[in-house]
Amino acid sequence: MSYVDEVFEMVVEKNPAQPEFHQAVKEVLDSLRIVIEENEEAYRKDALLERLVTPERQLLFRVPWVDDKGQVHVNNAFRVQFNSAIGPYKGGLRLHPSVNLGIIKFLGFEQIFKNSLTGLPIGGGKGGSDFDPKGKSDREVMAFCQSFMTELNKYIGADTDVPAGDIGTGAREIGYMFGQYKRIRGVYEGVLTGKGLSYGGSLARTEATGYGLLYLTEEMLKCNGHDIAGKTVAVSGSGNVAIYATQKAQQLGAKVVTVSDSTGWIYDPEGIDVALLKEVKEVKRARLTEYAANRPSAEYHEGKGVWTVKVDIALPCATQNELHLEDAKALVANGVIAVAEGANMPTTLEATEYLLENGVLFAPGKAANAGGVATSALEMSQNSERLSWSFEEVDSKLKGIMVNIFHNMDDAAKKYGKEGNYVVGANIAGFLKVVDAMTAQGIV
Ligand code: NDP
Ligand code: 2IT
Repeated sequence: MSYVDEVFEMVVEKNPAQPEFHQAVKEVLDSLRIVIEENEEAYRKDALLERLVTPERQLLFRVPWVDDKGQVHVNNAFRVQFNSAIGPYKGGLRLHPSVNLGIIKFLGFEQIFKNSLTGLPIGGGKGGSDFDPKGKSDREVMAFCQSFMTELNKYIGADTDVPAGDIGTGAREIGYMFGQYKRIRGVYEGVLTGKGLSYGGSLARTEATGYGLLYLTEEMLKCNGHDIAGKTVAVSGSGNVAIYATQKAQQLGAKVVTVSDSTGWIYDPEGIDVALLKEVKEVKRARLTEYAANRPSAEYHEGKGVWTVKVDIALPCATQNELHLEDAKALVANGVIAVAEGANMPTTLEATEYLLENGVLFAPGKAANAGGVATSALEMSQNSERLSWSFEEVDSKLKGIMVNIFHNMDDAAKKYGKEGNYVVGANIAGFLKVVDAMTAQGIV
């Protein structure tokens, strides 16, 4: 059996009931076959792949907190410190009822390669909890965040592990967590990113994932003979990534006609009104029915459906495995040119394969959504030098990073005989730097 297949079998056997983690590992290892076969003997001897797929450290802890009525709740929480070969662990914290160890491991594993692709010195990690911030009062969210950080603070620090936002963790949650870290540790340091602008946050971090997604998509289209201006776009999700992806797409002259949340979706043929969407989601924390109620051109539909709309570009920006084979078929039948992943692993393996086979330009999440973590690393730099950069400076660095990521994955795909396959290109380009660093640092 090949080394790749052996390691994949080992991953499935040793990590039962973690389908998302298996899926992420499978995609990466399959992409790396060419490189691994070239170096099989050396990698096997060093157990390189076994070390790559096994987190350096996994923290599991309980988070007790008291709600507004005096009832005590207990949530499960996780921090997976996956790989620190190229820098301190870096990656977000997801707060969503679906969170479990397998989901955090898939996200942490993806983060290793994503962070490597940014070209910045950050290792891979991820964390979170099955706490659901939806419907909770600010006081309850604060109680949870403080209790969560009371345990987590022991394992993180500006030079060891720097968490940030993800699903369910935005500026409010980061603020409460930062306050509690500072209170317990007595240090004012850049231990979290995505902070508010008044206490060490970076300009453009809020926008960075969505903007970065569009900078990379624009470059991918340009290099394949298309202009983003005038294109019609379907976005899924209506959170941080979706909102700023929509905003940048419209700034670049495209028209975004859909957004969604976990209960339904909007079709707005006039183009999504970003100011209204921000008011509904960022200020009121309301459902998309509220958007439809205030926008005569919008139709609201229950359930799933954004991928059934005829568009040129699809940007899945909600969550993992939200774009299935039947969705890929519908997009292809409607003439889609490009799919770029704003979310982490939103496209199933079968759907990805179908899109690639049908000539759709496909930008995988670890490249396409790397703008968020890249800008987090820029926030870390600003915190270290105790300076802050202008919006334009951060945004122009972000753009440079995204264009660079596109060319790195494009070049790697070409070099290994897989021209146009950016899944293979991104995985190889991300892997090579990490492996070089792991090898140089010996068996640790
Ligand atoms: P938010 O919490 O701001 O928004 C998430 C959006 O996705 C909401 O519209 C939410 O709907 C929807 N959603 C979440 N879970 C589900 C689900 N199980 N089924 C259907 N819809 C769902 O998160 P972000 O925008 O920050 O994150 C979105 C994706 O982007 C995630 O995959 C995240 O890992 C990834 N990402 C985020 C980065 C960042 O900087 N924030 C960086 C890189 C990637 P509802 O409100 O109804 O739950
Ligand atoms: O998935 C991701 O890259 C994020 N949620 C952002 C991580 C970060 O450290 O900014």
